[in-house]
Parts: sequence; structure tokens; C-alpha cells
Amino acid sequence: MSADSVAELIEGVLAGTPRAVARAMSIAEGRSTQATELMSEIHRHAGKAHVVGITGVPGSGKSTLVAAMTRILRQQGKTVGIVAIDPSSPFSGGAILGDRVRMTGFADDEGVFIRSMATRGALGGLARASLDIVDVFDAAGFDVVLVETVGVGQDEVDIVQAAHSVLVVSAPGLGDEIQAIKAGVLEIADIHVVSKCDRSDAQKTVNELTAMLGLGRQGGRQGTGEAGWAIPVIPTSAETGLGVEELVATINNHYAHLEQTGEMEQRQRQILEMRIIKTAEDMLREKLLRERDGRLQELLERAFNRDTDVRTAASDLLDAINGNSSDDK
Ligand SMILES: Nc1nc2c(ncn2[C@@H]2O[C@H](COP(=O)(O)OP(=O)(O)OP(=O)(O)O)[C@@H](O)[C@H]2O)c(=O)[nH]1
Ligand SMILES: [Mg+2]
Repeated sequence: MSADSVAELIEGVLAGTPRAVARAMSIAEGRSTQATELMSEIHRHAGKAHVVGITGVPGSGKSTLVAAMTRILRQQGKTVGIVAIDPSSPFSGGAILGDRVRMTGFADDEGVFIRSMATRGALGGLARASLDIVDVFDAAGFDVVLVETVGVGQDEVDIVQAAHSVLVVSAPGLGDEIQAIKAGVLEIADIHVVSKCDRSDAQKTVNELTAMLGLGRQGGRQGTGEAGWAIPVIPTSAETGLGVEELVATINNHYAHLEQTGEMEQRQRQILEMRIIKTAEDMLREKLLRERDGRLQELLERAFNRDTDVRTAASDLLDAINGNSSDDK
């Protein structure tokens, strides 16, 4: 892509033109030099959106809740970008996606844009790619970006943790254990949501979660030192609409809390640190794979013949890559 067309594309993104946004996202998912150029411009214009992560075990009602929240955010006049990371999600299910979106009335709404990403086929780099996509939404001027992931696997936990506000969704009828613990996401919640509270067994889930939080702490994500935020448990039903307005109000309050306490800047720094490391890991992996037929082959033969050991070979491989790094520009 020529410099002119990158500039044109950026212009389209900044104007929020759907075609330009979609195109920029496709480029961002890749690893071309255009992607680097594009994302560098995008980054300069990002940093304004409220990024909300939604996680929870499969089938807990995340997508349904995202749709319900989106409706309320739209009533408040906010534009909403949605990143859905889950091959089994209704949002990423192709035709089902269309149905679901039409059902909720977003099909003709330019203020809502949905981007789905398959976890499979991302070949690592899922965190990097999806957070680049969040940046595109942000630069395009979307007020709120909702990121749905099933909290399974380190990449997905990283992605949801890269949000400013993290919602952990639990549902009744999905087993006796506290799901958030099972999924390893209890500690990252800023807000707990119990979905499907139109069901009679929902109160039990609410009680268990509330009791669990009462045992522990107040005050936000582990390690951030955030004070003064009592983690709420909000019962909701996307079916009856119960609690959804309260949930959106709580998300807005959390944003205000982050801004007022200075916690927002701290989180933004943590998020950037994680993204830089993840992206560097991606780059390193790529370079390592390129050495497969070259230096790696030679080192593994030497290791096979016991002329070198695994650690020394790994260290030699890194040296070789660093030596090559200048011709990679
Ligand atoms: N009764 C009831 N069922 C709900 C509610 N919200 C979602 N469901 C049902 O729960 C099932 C899962 O909902 P989804 O929104 O797809 O859940 P999800 O967490 O996005 O699922 P995955 O993306 O596959 O992990 C669907 O059959 C929904 O119809 C609710 O408020 N009440
Ligand atoms: Mg889903």
C-alpha cells in the first residue's frame, strides 16, 4: 500500500467510515509492514474509548448480555464497537451473528460495529491482533468498546485484562463450583454479573458469589493497588431486562472512578506494557520460525550429536536472530 492510501485509510477510520474501519482491522490482523505503518498512526489517535472486557465460562450469557448492554448504551447516545473472540459465539457464528444482530436491532445502526475473531487460526498473536482491533475502534471514535472472550487460556485472560473495566459473568445451572474461580478469572473482575436471573436457581449463584467476595477483599484487580471500589455483584436477565440498566450505570461509574482516582493512567500503562511484551513475543516467534531451515537446523544437529546442549543452542539461536534483526526493517 502506498503512503497515500495509508493516509486515505486513516482519514476514513478517523471519520468512522465502516468500510475503512473494516479494512483497517483486516490489515491490523496481519503482519505486513503496512500494518505497522497503519497501527502507528492509529495509536496516535487512540486512547479515548472506554474498553470493557466481558468474560465468563462458555454459555454463561455473555453475548446476550453484550447485546442488551449495547441497546442501553445506544439509548444513552454512545457508539459501541464490539470485539467477539470465540468461535462458538453467536457473534462470530456467521449467519447466526446476522440473526442475533438483526434481532437486537443493530443491523441498520451505524453506531454499532461488530468484529468477530476466531481463536483458531490466529497462530498465537491473538492478544496482539485483538487489541490492535480495539485501537482501531478507539481511533474511529467509538465511545465504548466491548470485548467478549471466554476466559479460557492465557491469551484470552490477557485480552480481557487489557480492558479498563472487567466484567465476569456467571450463570445459574452451569455447575456447583463458583465458575469465576474455576475459570481463573475471579481476581480480575471489577464487576461481577450473574446472568439469567429470570431462572429460579439464580439466587443461589448470587449468594455464593456475594459470600465469596465478602470473605475476601474490596478494591479491584489484584496487584493494581486500587482502593475505594467495592466490587459489586449485579443480578441481570437479558430476557426480562432486569439489572441491565444498573449494570451499564455501574460500568459508567467504574469509568468515572478510574478517572477520578488516577487509576486509569496506571491501568493504561499496565495494558501498554502487556501489549508491548506480547507484540515483541510475536515478533520473536516469527523470527525463530524463519530460522527453522537455517541456524536452528544446524544447532539441532549439533545438539543431537551432543556437541552442544539445549540451553547453549537456544542462547546461540537468540544471538543469531539479534544479529539478523537489522535486516528485518
Ligand atoms: N433464561 C435465560 N437464558 C439466557 C439469558 N441470557 C442468555 N441466555 C441463554 O443462554 C445461552 C447462552 O447465551 P450466550 O449469550 O450465547 O452465552 P455466551 O456466554 O456468549 O456463550 P459463548 O459465547 O458460547 O461462550 C443461550 O441459549 C441464551 O439464550 C437470560 O437472561 N435468561
Ligand atoms: Mg458468546
